[in-house]
Amino acid sequence: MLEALDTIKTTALSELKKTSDKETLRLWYSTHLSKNSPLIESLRNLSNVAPKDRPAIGKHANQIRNILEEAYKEQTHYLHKSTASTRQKHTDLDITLPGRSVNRGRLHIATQTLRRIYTIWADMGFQIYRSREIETDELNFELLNIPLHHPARDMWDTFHTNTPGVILRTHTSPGQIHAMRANAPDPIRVILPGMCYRYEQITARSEIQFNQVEGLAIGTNIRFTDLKGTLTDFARRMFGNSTRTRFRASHFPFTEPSAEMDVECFLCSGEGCRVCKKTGWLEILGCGMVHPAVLTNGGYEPNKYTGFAFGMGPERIAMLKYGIDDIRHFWGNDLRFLEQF
Ligand code: FA5
Repeated sequence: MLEALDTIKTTALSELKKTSDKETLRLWYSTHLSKNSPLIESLRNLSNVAPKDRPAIGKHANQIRNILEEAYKEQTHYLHKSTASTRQKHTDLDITLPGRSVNRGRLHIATQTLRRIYTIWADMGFQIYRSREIETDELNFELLNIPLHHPARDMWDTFHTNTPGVILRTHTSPGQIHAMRANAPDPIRVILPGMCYRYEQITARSEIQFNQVEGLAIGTNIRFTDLKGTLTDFARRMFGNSTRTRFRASHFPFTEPSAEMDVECFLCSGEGCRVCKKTGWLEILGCGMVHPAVLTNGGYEPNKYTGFAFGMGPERIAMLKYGIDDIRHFWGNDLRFLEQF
């Protein structure tokens, strides 16, 4: 019995140390010193104890009650007086230590560049249209005026799936057909961003997966001068007001005439440097007037409607803008690269 009383005392005193406010203190009191607590009950039931043991047990229980009452008063006094900070000193927590910084996420540089491109085109009245990444050969090639076995297919090395005629899109241009068919014969101005896939040798300039942003404008009386003016305006908004552009004749089966647009190298201002390979110019996109066969496939009457289209590579644009010398950094998941943007 004496041992049981000692256990009550040890437990109560240790729990008392952990009380931190009025509420925990009140709970402690009701557990250890209220009428129903084991200690007080043992005093009340002394008559059940053998008469010869009664004096010693009674005396011991009373002493413990006094100790607990005294400790309770002290703890009440301490909690009342001490401020939060003096109380913390009695725990392991050092609130004077500087806090641990939380890692902040950020947008990938490709996403940042894409969003900048979206904003510019949206400001110029173009809607964003999403098209699918898994395409049919028909949409990726045939309806874009690239028949089976046509040598132009060599420009787009293709990933094929197990399903015949189903491929990963090699460019965003099949989105032109989707957008035209969804809107013909109404005029349209859309951009079609998204991931493209090519079965290519990976090099510092070429990846097997990369983003493109396609653009398409269809209406009546749209001319090559509209294409030149619109794309030059884009380049100035993207790279700065004084950016100069030039158009070089090129070939794409789905546009006629076709061109590639260069911007004046903004690293050397046209003087010639390593990045522009001493030419003073940087290629940023392919473009042209939509081929009449493609207009027909999209549901537009080519005698009545004309349009222009373009396709640019946001990673290549970001490489030029930020002096990134290797496209493989984009998908390498190296935080030392990603944290720079
Ligand atoms: C095309 O894919 C045409 N569909 C673009 C076009 C659209 C022309 C509409 C006319 C009208 P090209 O293969 O050149 O063209 O690719 C366009 C851009 O995608 C390139 O300028 C480049 O920025 C980017 N690109 C192409 N291949 C890769 C690659 N392997 N890695 C990274 N970027 C690439």
